[in-house]
Amino acid sequence: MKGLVYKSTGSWYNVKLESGEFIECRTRGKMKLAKLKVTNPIAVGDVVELELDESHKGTGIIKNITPRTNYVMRKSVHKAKQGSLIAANINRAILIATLHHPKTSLGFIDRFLVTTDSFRIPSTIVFNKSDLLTKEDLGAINYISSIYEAIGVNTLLISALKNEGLDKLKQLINNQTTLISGHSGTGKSTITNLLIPNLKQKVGEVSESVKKGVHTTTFAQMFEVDESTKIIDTPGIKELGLIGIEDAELSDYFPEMRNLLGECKYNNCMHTHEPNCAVIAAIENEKIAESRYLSYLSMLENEDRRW
Ligand SMILES: Nc1nc2c(ncn2[C@@H]2O[C@H](COP(=O)(O)OP(=O)(O)OP(=O)(O)O)[C@@H](O)[C@H]2O)c(=O)[nH]1
Ligand SMILES: [Mg+2]
Ligand SMILES: [Zn+2]
Repeated sequence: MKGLVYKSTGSWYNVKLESGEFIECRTRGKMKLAKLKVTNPIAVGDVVELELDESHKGTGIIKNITPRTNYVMRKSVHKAKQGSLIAANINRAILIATLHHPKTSLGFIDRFLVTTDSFRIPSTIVFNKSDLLTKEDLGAINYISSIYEAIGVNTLLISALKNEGLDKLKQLINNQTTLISGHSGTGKSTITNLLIPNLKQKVGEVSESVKKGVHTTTFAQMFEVDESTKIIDTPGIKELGLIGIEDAELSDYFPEMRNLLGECKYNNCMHTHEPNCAVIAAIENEKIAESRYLSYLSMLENEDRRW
């Protein structure tokens, strides 16, 4: 039997069978797994092969994971040189960002985009909590948006609280499987609740003292807007560490640098100090945003990124 993983708690997986029925599954023994060094072998969005567990009626045993078209992975918080899968087989990744309460940094946005761009997953930045923004804040959001629009990442400004701007978001996710990610407290579950009829997931607060979310959602879960439209709500991410990306491939995951491929003097150019570097020239000509380049340099410096 085949099924699609809707929820993973680490030990149990909620799987939807081709019949439409949901079944709780476990893994047992060794599976033929992809050679990915991850703390969680199965992600929400995985298509799995399973058998019924005769000894525990109504449950199943996952035997195999079918090859993924893509996945989103971060560095494990607990284990060195290991990744944690966030979701698999998605059509779009949405980063819910907020200017404050909590603050999403450009570095965080850029690491997220490198992660999704490594599989060329179309990505969108949704700035939520527009109701909290001052005029100056709106100017800042416009400026940040222009940086990302220029590299083909679309941006939206919404207020989940006021239910403003949700129409465009609904259009964007229609007939897709969409991952929703971001820091804790940015409003991922509030937005998911608005998109799914009758869904009443728990939403948390944003602490007044530290202006951070309280990690209300603890497991990733997929929900259906309709038969062909699915969204995956995920737990908030504190730090998004890259993993499994070699130095030489990093600039390939920056679309604006990838565009200049072959234009540097040296074909192994790392775009840091080399003469006649097309990337450095593009920064000087303001064709590449400085903040993006600074993010690139900081990722390059962080050696934890390698396996
Ligand atoms: N002012 C304002 N508050 C919002 C908005 N959207 C969500 N919130 C509030 O932000 C807080 C956090 O919302 P959640 O939906 O729980 O955030 P989350 O991203 O799911 O957080 P985790 O599950 O911890 O990752 C709640 O108090 C929401 O009511 C918005 O558009 N404006
Ligand atoms: Mg949540
Ligand atoms: Zn270069």
